[in-house]
Amino acid sequence: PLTIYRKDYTPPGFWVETVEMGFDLDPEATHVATRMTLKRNPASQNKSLLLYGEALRLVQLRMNGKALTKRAYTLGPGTLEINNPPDHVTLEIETVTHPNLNTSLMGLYVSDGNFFTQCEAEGFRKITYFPDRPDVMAKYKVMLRADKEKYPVLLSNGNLIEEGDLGDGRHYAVWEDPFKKPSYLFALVAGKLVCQEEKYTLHSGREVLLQVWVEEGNLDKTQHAMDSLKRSIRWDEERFGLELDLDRFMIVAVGDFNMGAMENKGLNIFNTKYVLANPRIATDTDYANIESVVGHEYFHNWTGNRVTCRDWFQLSLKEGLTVFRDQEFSADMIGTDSARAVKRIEDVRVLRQAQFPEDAGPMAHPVRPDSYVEINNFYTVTVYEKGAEVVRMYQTLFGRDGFRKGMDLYFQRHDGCAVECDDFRRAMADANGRDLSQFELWYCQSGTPHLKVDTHYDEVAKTYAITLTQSCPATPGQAQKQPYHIPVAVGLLDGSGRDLPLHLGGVEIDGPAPTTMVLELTQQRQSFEFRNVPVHPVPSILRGFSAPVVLEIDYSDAELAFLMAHDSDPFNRWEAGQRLAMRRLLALADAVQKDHALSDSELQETALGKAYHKILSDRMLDPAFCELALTLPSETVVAEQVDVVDPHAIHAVRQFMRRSLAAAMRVEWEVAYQANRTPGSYSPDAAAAGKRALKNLALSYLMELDEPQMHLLAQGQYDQANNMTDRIAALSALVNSSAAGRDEALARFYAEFEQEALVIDKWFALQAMARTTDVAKVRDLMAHTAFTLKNPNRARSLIFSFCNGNPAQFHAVDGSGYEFWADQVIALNAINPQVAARLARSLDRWRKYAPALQEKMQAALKRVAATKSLSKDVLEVVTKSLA
Ligand code: HT7
Ligand code: ZN
Repeated sequence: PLTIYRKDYTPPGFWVETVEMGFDLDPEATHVATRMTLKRNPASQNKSLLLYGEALRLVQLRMNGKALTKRAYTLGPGTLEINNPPDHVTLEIETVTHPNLNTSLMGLYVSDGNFFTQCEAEGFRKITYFPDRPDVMAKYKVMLRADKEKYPVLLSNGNLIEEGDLGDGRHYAVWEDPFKKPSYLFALVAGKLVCQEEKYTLHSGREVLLQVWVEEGNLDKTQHAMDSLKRSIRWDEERFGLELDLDRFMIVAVGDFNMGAMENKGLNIFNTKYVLANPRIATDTDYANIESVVGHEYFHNWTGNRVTCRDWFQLSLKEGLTVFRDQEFSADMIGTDSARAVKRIEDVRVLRQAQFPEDAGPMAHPVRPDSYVEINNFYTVTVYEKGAEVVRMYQTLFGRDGFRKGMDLYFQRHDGCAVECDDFRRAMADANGRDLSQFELWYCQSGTPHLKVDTHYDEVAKTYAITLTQSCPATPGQAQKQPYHIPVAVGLLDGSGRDLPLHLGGVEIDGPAPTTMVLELTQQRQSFEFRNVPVHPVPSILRGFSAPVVLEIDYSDAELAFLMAHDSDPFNRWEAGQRLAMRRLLALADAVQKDHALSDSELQETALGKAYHKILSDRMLDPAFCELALTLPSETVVAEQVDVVDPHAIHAVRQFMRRSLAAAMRVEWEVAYQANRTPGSYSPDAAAAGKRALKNLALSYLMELDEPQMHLLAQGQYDQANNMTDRIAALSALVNSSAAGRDEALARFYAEFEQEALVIDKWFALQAMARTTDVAKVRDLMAHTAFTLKNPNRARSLIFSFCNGNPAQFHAVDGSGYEFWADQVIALNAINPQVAARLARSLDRWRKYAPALQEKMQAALKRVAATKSLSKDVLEVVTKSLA
């Protein structure tokens, strides 16, 4: 398949000014009549007019009022090229699509009898022939016509300007979007839907209409999304001075959706998972995710829609920035410093769990990729999460005020335009009077930089030197790396754990000396000298995770325990605990591989045992922080630390450590369990959610003891739970134990929630990740009446959860997990290439495994690669994996 390169970008031959569309909606065959006016782009060398189209039947093509003869245009695979058109063109195109056959969920499709669209990145070309590229922005007016009874609600972008009856059982609605937009932001929805709506007054006094549309029966699950939307609107006004520019803002929930949500102008379309919530069906995590995804899509209205991407290589321009904005929004909504830190830890956990492995694997790519085969494969954790870290570093360097100045300048310069990542960097640099040319490396180099720290204390001179050395491993296509510009936030602790005031050589500071300073590493190796350091300090480096790097520093166990107990930076307190735990996990894994017996008799005496004990017994600590601090690094994160992965050894030692910690701190876990109950009615607020998280962690540790008394505890929690967080935690604990009632609990859960698709997803996911679930069990579950591969949420809940969330079983030594994986990638490829390609990523890291497993993984990859009619989505992933 064709590789597209960033360096080959050329401006479009024609600009589109206006687009008028008429849809005759019919699931079997929808007719789309499009009239657009275009004008030649004098800056372009492209003489012809190039339109893209896929899976369309072309019925009519007229230019400037006349039907075009077959000689006047060339219909290629995926393109329609009009030869030598005049400078001003009015094109009229009639196409037919088949929404009910569209299982790719891109373009126009049907979900539960209703019509939806998904146009990002290149779905609009499945609706009509069009210059479907993000730098072509136009104004749209859309008429929807459909059967009135089957599709009473007709929605599109912008404002409803007319609606009425067509007299034949059909009706129509006309929508006009006052803003120019790229085609990927087009949307329509038609069907039987109901909405919760509210009028909302902006800071400016203007009143807007907010709507959350769902299927009938789900109106009791929309309040949290509506509240999240209102909070998002307020936050963007207050933090960035950005106002909603429309009179009406709609969110629509759909059960069949490839991703989380989509920021179509004024008509956001959401996966039901990120809209529907009430205490009965949604967990604390669901509530938090809904708030952040609602925020994310809303924030795109400025960062993505008003200022969009010139081409898809610039995807992180909108995605990295908008993830950063949604992270800040969620942190601000929680409020307290400690809760902000919890949010930061959670975000970094995602980065390490998913992005670091991506950056170290065969699909590694820069935040701004240089090439792609299928753009849908580049909606990645690198573009999103690492992109957000890159944006965060501007704020770390310039402070909130400096960052805001950069944002203001960005909008001042580029509102209404399609721009590049470089334009954002330039706005930040110019607004803050800084040269950020070296910073471009964060956008164009792939791989996770390593940052080595060496220190020296001069007792006589009372100076403390920190020497930072950076390196970045080779990644596909990039053997050599240049040094990055890395902001490194540091603090120094004295012997009693207090922050020392910092005096950095050569830096004059007005007012009291700070206790955290940002060192700017720009060379491969650089030393920073602190003066007036009265005692040999313990350094706290990379506070708040100030850059997306791997920190290499030689702490002793005692220093880590000290930092875990005292660091004023909560992120580094957590980090110290993770390092301690990792150290022990790796030592145990080494012992397992050498066939040594594992012993936990001295755990209480180790730095780790003491530190965990201290955290759990500290009643002043935020429960949400405790929960994070007492959760061991995941098996995936441990796997990234070793040269040759033995998933069975990693699983065994992590389990062993959990059992040891359960036994060693049994009383403390019991106390924590009781102390963090949240009686009374459910609230998803951060404080209550934090308590539930710690209580449920305590339960999961206690269940490691596998005693009847603990089984009763879990059973009791299951029976009495008034919310899904507690119920699913109890069910998960039971399913992972030998409790007699576990199958019955699963059956009861299913019976109670059979009608709630999102809860049945949880039911499948929980079983997919259960310790005893092997391939055979997953195949059994696939035969369940509630299972279908066609629904992405359902496929993810069972298949992805097993392949990505149950490493010990997935990596069965007989290779059955890999055969299962290949079967499902091939099956999904025929239904939904995007979802198939995501699953194809599960074997990315195959070269890191022991040879016997590697061989079997390679065979499975080859089997997929050799499959006939493979989509370019899957082909790109497996080809790069095998390269
Ligand atoms: N911008 C949205 C991306 C998206 C998407 C991309 C490809 C295929 C389906 C999709 N659904 C949504 C989501 C976001 O980042 O907000
Ligand atoms: Zn986004």
